[in-house]
Amino acid sequence: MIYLFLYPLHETFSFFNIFRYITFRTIYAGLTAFLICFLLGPWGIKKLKQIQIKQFIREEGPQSHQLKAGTPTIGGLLILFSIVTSTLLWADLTNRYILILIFTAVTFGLIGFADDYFKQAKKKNNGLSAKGKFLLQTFVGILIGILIWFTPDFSSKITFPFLKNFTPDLGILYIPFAAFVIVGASNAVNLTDGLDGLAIGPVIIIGATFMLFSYVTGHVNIAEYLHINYVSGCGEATVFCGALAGAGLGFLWFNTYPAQIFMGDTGSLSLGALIGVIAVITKQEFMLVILGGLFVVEALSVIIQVGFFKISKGKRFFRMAPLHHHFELKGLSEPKIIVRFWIISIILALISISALKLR
Ligand code: 57M
Repeated sequence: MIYLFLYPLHETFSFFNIFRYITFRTIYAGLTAFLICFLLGPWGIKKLKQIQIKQFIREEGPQSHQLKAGTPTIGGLLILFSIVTSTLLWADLTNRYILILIFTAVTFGLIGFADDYFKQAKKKNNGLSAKGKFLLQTFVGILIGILIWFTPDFSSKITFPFLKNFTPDLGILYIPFAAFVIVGASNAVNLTDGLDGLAIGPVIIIGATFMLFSYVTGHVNIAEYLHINYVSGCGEATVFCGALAGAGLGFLWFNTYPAQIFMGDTGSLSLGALIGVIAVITKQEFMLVILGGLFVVEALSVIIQVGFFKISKGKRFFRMAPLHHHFELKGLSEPKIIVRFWIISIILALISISALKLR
């Protein structure tokens, strides 16, 4: 709103010209989202405790997790409120990508909330059926793919890191491909969110990296210099990425070990889907495999574990999947696993940024 109401006044008050700059609005979108999360956090935690919205721990998990029973959850509501409020304040709301990102946050947040709600109603750690959740995610993912498909001058070509000239055109198949990226990212973040701060840390790192990617992708001269796709209007998504990273930092203040609150599927499904949508908007779908490599490895560990279990008729490849539980059962402390996963995420982000130039 600030952009829409104050920038036009810059003819009268020259100071308001500053609201034209995406960089300025991104910084303040991040700071605003952080502050909303940071200031509302204690109240939110107290409220969730009062209304008994607490985590139920699965019996088959590491025994150490039993101590976490009762931790307030569905903190994703706080994250999404911070992201959407800050975006409404600082972004250009006539930008189609901003509207698609807000739509993604709300729809996947609702799917996650439904799952969290049924977990609370059943007082067990299983909410929606896996099939039901997946079908809902796929339906919304295809809807978002169609919305992106119909944006003006959209390109259905896909690009690959380090390969400058290989840009196959998927045509109408881009819609299911985009849905695959969005739903895959959503579930990968969901699986990873199994230790304090383990998911939100990489989300912050990826959100900050996508600030850079969306800015250069929406800047015709820089995109040309880097030989990457120029996507008109994509630069505004930088403001949303700023809000995403800022809200993530605000939530991490309370989700860091020992966590005072969990994000719930409300947070993990929506944050993962948002990362997928931003990768699609910035035409960095396969770059996400590197940038979000931690989430990819965590999801792969589950696929390998379940597949190996079936093939070997009962043997386990890992001590437990996802991968973070394997290290827990090997005796590594939770904080050590978490911080090392964050370090790996930062290294993957640096490699991804370098890939913009190495083509
Ligand atoms: C998402 N949810 C956490 C919290 C968070 C197929 C199978 C691999 C599926 C998978 C599964 O059910 N994953 C669900 C992971 C849960 O966290 C809640 O869920 C939200 C995210 N969706 O926001 O509300 C538990 O994670 C811990 N946690 C923290 N700190 C945090 O900041 O400590 C979460 C956030 C919380 C808390 O203990 O209760 C989860 O793990 O369920 N299933 C699994 O991951 C299970 N693995 C498993 O069954 N492996 C098998 C086969 C099937 C692969 C095997 O290896 O043999 C693990 N689930 C649990 N404990 N709860 C096993 C260990």
